[in-house]
Amino acid sequence: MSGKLIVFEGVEGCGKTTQMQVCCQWLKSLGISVVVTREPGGTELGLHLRRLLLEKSEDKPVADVTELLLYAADRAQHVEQELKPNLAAGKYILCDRYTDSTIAYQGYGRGLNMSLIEQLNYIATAGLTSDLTIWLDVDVEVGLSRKQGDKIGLDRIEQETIAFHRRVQQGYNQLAAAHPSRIMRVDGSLSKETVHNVIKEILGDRLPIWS
Ligand code: T5A
Repeated sequence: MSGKLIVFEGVEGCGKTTQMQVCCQWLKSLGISVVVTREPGGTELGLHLRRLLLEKSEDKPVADVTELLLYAADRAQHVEQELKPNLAAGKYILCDRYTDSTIAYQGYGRGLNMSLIEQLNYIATAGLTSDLTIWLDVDVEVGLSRKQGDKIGLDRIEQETIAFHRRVQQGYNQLAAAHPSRIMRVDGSLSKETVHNVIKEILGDRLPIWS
């Protein structure tokens, strides 16, 4: 595979979507062929799974293990249908969330067994890891207040308790400490323009090595 997989991660409202859009434009301006995708929902099947995962159901809560398996199913389809072919075609993929989200949300957030999650991540990805993960680090309260400001209503996971979101944040801290060369922390509380400039610097260091 000759392309690159660049993943954006972080808590709710950390600014991934915003940064991926400007990063995509910037990479294209350099003549790089870019694909933007996301999990869950990067395939047609995944869009159905995304709806099942994120819609709020008052009377029939989704069991934690069911949630884990649905994210894994979404990922398995995404890797086969989108990631592998685009990497093989030499594309740069900007992906909104990947395996670290499952470790942070289902592992740290839900408290599910970490070794089970790692096995499922491996099965779903066949070992495909990101070349670079940009972790946009913002306080949970800042991210959630941005989402509330969007006025489109919070989804099932965004409506979780502050304690849940703090555990997710803790998960990202631990992941970044464990994988310092793969996961780059960026202060997501800075202005959109400043965050973009920091990401450009990080990618600017990698591009000559990758090309
Ligand atoms: N999930 C996902 C799991 O539990 N396990 C998994 O394995 C996976 C893959 C996905 C949900 O699924 C969970 C995690 C999530 O809960 P989603 O809708 O894709 O759902 O939710 P998010 O990934 O959180 O994406 P969001 O769209 O909610 O947030 P973003 O993309 O991080 O933030 P963005 O760019 O949309 O910005 C939010 C608001 O903040 C403003 C923007 O203008 C926007 O209004 N903003 C800033 N404001 C000030 N300063 C900045 N620097 C700003 N950057 C953005």
